[in-house]
Amino acid sequence: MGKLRLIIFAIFQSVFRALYKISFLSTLIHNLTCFLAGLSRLFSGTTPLQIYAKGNNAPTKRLILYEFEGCPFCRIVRETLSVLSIEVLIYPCPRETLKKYGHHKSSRFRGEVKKLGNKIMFPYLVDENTGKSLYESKDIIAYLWENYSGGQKKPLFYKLSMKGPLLILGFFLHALMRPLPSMGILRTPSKRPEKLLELWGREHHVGTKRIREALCTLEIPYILHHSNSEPKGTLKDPNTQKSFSKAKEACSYLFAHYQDGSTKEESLLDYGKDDRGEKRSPKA
Ligand SMILES: N[C@@H](CCC(=O)N[C@@H](CS)C(=O)NCC(=O)O)C(=O)O
Repeated sequence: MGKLRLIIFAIFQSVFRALYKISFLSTLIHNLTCFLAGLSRLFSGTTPLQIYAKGNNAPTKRLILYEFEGCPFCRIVRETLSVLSIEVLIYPCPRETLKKYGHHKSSRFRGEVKKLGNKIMFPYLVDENTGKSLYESKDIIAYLWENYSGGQKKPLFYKLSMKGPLLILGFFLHALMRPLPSMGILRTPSKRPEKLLELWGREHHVGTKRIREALCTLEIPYILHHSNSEPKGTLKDPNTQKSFSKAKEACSYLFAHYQDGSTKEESLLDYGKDDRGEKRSPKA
């Protein structure tokens, strides 16, 4: 990342850190920045295609995605899953440090990706219906449209948001809006739940996003339902029989119940510090 970009990110990070300490402002700022982050992506994937209503088949076995919220390439894959209304099992793989690309030591699921695909790069999709496993967001997106769109056309705003300049601008603005480590960038040590949690919602729905970020930083695996069978932003935890429809309560519960250590408070100025002089593996 360019030095100037890192400085801008680091300034935003400090401003947000300070603002979130003012408790009566925190919900407002969360909601506003999640909304602006969605806007920066033209709310891509938020409105689903009506494909399954027209008799096309959803995948029989649930797809599996290794990803993390702070990763823009993972986001465009989730946007695609959302527009196609595909249910997915998420294994969150937030970074352990901003300093080193592809690092894994204490991460709950990064090691699995290394074992399965032989490199630590996200997103990584596993489809047991076809036996295919894929890296590379563009390949994954093309694969999803080819196999699970029923030949339908891409919606206009989805298509626009994937075009070069808008894609890059969206990546940048989104990262500015959600720059804190606990927003699904760095891992927060946690206790692993026995049963999978379940979340309903669409990609840029504000409440769903906040809950996804919490699940991600806590490395809690969950089923993400891109469907309307429950109101958007509903979280259910079968381990405790708890159910939430408000993001603030759901996030407070997740941290209170599962957090088991503190999030590393690295600055975005630390980004890539330990990668200097090394040849960074895969290029975007
Ligand atoms: N060209 C790849 C780029 C993927 C990529 O660079 N992903 C980053 C996250 S945004 C990654 O895996 N970083 C390794 C790490 O987080 O340690 C794609 O489009 O999927």
